[in-house]
Amino acid sequence: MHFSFYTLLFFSCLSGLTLVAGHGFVHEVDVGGQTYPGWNPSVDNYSGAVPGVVRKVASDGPVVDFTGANISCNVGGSDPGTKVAEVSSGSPITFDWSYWPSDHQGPVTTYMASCGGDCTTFNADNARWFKIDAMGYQDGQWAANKLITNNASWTSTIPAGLAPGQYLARHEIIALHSNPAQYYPSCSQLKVTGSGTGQPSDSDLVSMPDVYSNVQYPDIYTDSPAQMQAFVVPGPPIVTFDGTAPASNSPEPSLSSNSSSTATAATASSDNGTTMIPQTSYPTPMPSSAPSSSCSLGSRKLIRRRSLVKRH
Ligand SMILES: *[C@@H]1O[C@H](CO)[C@@H](O)[C@H](O)[C@H]1NC(C)=O
Ligand SMILES: *[C@@H]1O[C@H](CO)[C@@H](O)[C@H](O)[C@H]1NC(C)=O
Ligand SMILES: *[C@@H]1O[C@H](CO)[C@@H](O)[C@H](O)[C@H]1NC(C)=O
Ligand SMILES: *[C@@H]1O[C@H](CO)[C@@H](O)[C@H](O)[C@H]1NC(C)=O
Ligand SMILES: *[C@@H]1O[C@H](CO)[C@@H](O)[C@H](O)[C@H]1NC(C)=O
Ligand SMILES: [Cu+2]
Repeated sequence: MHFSFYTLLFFSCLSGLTLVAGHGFVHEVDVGGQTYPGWNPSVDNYSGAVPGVVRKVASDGPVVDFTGANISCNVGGSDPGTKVAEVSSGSPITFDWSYWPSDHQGPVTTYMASCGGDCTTFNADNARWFKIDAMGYQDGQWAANKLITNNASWTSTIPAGLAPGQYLARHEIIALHSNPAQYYPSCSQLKVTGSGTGQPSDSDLVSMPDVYSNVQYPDIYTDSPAQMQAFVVPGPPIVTFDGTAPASNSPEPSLSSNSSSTATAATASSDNGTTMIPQTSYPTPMPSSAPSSSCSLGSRKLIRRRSLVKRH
């Protein structure tokens, strides 16, 4: 099995000009003043390790069957780890990625879900998620690029005022260099402390395969910055429990009041989980702009269709 996995990866990389080190996984989570190791699939799979705070991932690649339960917490991550990380509401949580390739551009999103008690016995398949952080294309770059320039790490904030209890934090990069998009989720088990009483409302909560059905992603190779900026990260708005604005990183529900039609379109489409975006597909990356096609798993010749952003 081990060899066939690498053999497969090797051959999928051969079509590119260069091989890259891989895609990436969350190799450390910093939260509540502690650092917890991530699940390193190429080591921990074979060492007899058991997952602690950070749940398993099958590989450093994307979740291939993203229309099923594996999209929740990656392949192997439905099953619990043995530990929870204690953290007070309103505190940061940093996800350190082992590596992130520069051609894997796209949104970064962090969700949480109540474990309904004990995360160390909680199966993630039926989790209902609320969004705590999201960034698409903003300030001239995709969120993944911001992550790369921040030492391949991303910091989200446990919402201030969130009621104490055990929660999963689900952090994810969505890479748009191939079609379909590639999903790289990672789940960590948290015990949130504090005196908050905030609970997500029904409209804040989504089920994980559902939220990604029928999303039209922008074409990162040919769309204009305005078109990419108009893209609203899928899912509900970011929760707030204490009346303050959502923490950094999020343009939603309203983009910085740039009175262009793209901002208007984005705002208009963010009322619910459905995202109205130009319908595009992805050409095979040009060699000059694509250091690797190791990961162009879904790249294929597609006829590009363009429809206009829906205008209200
Ligand atoms: C790790 O194990 C899982 C299932 O146990 C398997 O699907 C996956 O391919 C393995 N990953 C690696 C990198 O060998
Ligand atoms: C999750 O992924 C694994 C490995 O690809 C696959 O064997 C399994 O059937 C998937 N589970 C679901 C619920 O799709
Ligand atoms: C960058 O990340 C590595 C690995 O997570 C870490 O060891 C290093 O201290 C980080 N550097 C900075 C400047 O944060
Ligand atoms: C509107 O967008 C343009 C181009 O991205 C930018 O230069 C300008 O500063 C923005 N204005 C506001 C008010 O955000
Ligand atoms: C979401 O909003 C869009 C655009 O207004 C609408 O077409 C769609 O039916 C809505 N979906 C849901 C689930 O409310
Ligand atoms: Cu990749």
